[in-house]
This record gives sequence, C-alpha cells and structure tokens, in this order.
Amino acid sequence: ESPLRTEMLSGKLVHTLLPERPLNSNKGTFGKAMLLCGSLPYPGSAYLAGSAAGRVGGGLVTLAVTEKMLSFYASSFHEATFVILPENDRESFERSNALIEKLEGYKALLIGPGLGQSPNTREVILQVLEYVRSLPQEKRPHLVVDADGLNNLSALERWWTLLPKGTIITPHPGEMGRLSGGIKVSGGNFERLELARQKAKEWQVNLVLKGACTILADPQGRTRINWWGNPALATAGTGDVLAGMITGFLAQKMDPFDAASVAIYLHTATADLVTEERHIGRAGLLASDLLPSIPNALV
Ligand code: NPW
Ligand code: AMP
Ligand code: MG
Repeated sequence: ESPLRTEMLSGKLVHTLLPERPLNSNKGTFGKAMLLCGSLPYPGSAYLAGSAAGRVGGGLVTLAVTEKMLSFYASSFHEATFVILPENDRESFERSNALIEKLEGYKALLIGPGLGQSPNTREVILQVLEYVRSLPQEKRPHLVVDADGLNNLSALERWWTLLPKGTIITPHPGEMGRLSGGIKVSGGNFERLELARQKAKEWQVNLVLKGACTILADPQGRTRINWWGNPALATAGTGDVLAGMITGFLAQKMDPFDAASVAIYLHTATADLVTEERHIGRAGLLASDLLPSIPNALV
C-alpha cells in the first residue's frame, strides 16, 4: 500500500481502532496519564485536558502542578491525583525532578496547555524532554506536546531534535506558523495537507494540524483528514480538551497515530452531538460542555 495514502476519518474507521474494555479489567488495565499543564493565568487548561483524558477511558490522571495551583483543582477535579511541584521560580531542576521521580509506570505524558512561557517553565520542559529521551524505548511514556509546550520550543534552533521519536504535536495554525519559523499558516484546507505531510517528515513527529478541518500526518507520509465538527468548537479551551483526549488514548497503549486519529474524530463528533442534542447553534458552546458527552461519542 502507498505510504502517501490519505484516509478520511469516519466513525466506522474509528470504532475499529478503539481499545477493548474486557469485563475483568481494572483501572490499571487502562493506563496512567501524567499532565504537565496549567499555570496561574490558565488554571482551567489542566482541568479540561485531565478530565478529557479520563472521559476517553484513561485509568488514572495525574496533574503535575505547583502547590499554589492545587487549591484550584482540589475542589473541582476530585478524580485526579497530583504531583506537587516546588514553587521556587529559580529552581527549575527541583520542579522537573519532582515530576521525573513520579513518572515511572506512566504510559502517556502531556506537556503544554496553559503552562505559560516563563524562562523557568521553558527549562522545566527541556529537562523533562531530556529525561524522557534518555529512557529506553520500552520505559518511555508516549508524549503529546501542545500549546505553550510548542511555544516554548519554537524559538529554539532545530527544536524538533529535542522530542523523543513518535511524539505527537498538536499546533493550531498560529502555533504551526511559529514552529515553522514565522510563516503564515491559513485555517483553510488544501495547501495545509502538503504542509503537514512535509513538516511531519522533516520534524519526525506525528503532526496534528488543527483547524476547521484537522489534518494528521506521520513521519512516513501517511495522512488522515477530519471533516467533522462545527464552528461551535471555535472557543477557548477546546484544544486543551483534544490534547487530553489524545493523552487518554495513549495511556491505553494505543499506537500514537491511531490515538491521535480517534481523539480528533471523537472530539468533533462530541461537538456535533452536544450542539444537536442541546439545540446549540454555531455559538455558545463551552469547552467544558464537551466533557460529560465524550463517552456518548465513544459508543
Ligand atoms: P488570529 O487572531 O486568528 O489572527 P495563541 P492561545 C492564531 C491556553 N489556554 N486559524 C490566531 O490568529 C493555551 O493552552 C488556556 C488561524 C492568534 O494569533 C495556551 O497555553 C485556557 N489562526 C495559552 O492559553 C483557554 C489561528 O493563533 C493565535 C487559529 C495561549 O493559547 C484558552 C492565538 O493563539 C487556551 O487554550 C485558526 N484556527 N487558531 C484556559 N481556560 O485555561 C489560532 N490562530 O497566541 O497561541 O493563544 O491559543 O489562546
Ligand atoms: P485551540 O485553538 O488549541 O483551542 O484548538 C481549537 C480546537 O477546535 C481544534 O481542535 C480545532 O480543530 C477545533 N476547531 C476550531 N474551529 C473549528 C471549526 N470552525 N470547525 C471545526 N473545528 C474547529
Ligand atoms: Mg490550544
């Protein structure tokens, strides 16, 4: 079969890829996800991503957050467990070590939504990436890098060499432009397929180029296109939900290209479902409205 083949994402394809839920399963069966997300101006993104990881069936979600942030989640996200990162802004090693010490056994790691772009945060990201790269393949968590994870990298020369093999990156067109050295990336459709294919190969990543029509490309030139969803998704926080969904599927040991595929499709299928059932038009959806309905799109 041609390595350049392009597939359309559909419910039929996605349901052949979803993980099984054996009757004798337990939460360990469905894996653990670690999230390095959220900071003071953006506390909600860690909740949106973490909750989405649980809603796609991930067994356990852990948020790595500073103590200052904990009070925010402790009252609103009862299912999550936490790794507490030291506050001291000058000691990035203390922060990254606190996360690294707890990472064993985690199948998936999401870096980025709502993290901000302070120099200290960038250091923490680089140290965590270095640690993950140093692990033998079988002990590495699968990685998703989104939002400020990408923004912190895009200023660095040959940033993609810092990512472990198989990493999934999920830029929107603004982030994609920054990653590509400042080019203007449109939200429109056709020229983006070639761009995604080319950059996934150059950067050796699984690339999710988001937009009204989202394109997924792998390093070998394989692509999948998602036409579903509607403009109600054009609202703050929906990208954080998508990143969390991908992470939740990776925790369940899915192959990264397939994990991204099912998450991209189900994210938009959930939006279509919620807008229809709640008689919402093209405006007024909140990202958190998606969360309780994700399981409905899974069946
Ligand atoms: P414009 O304005 O259309 O010309 P930023 P962010 C462009 C966190 N969040 N098609 C857009 O261009 C995130 O996780 C936290 C074309 C604009 O220039 C990040 O950590 C939330 N262009 C942080 O906030 C909820 C598009 O990109 C730029 C495009 C900042 O992330 C919100 C905007 O992107 C948010 O998720 C498209 N489809 N989409 C929370 N509740 O905690 C975007 N652009 O500057 O990267 O800002 O995406 O808001
Ligand atoms: P972000 O900009 O990171 O919050 O991500 C926004 C999410 O919403 C991405 O998954 C986009 O694909 C999706 N999205 C935004 N606008 C639309 C639209 N008009 N139609 C379908 N999906 C959209
Ligand atoms: Mg985003």
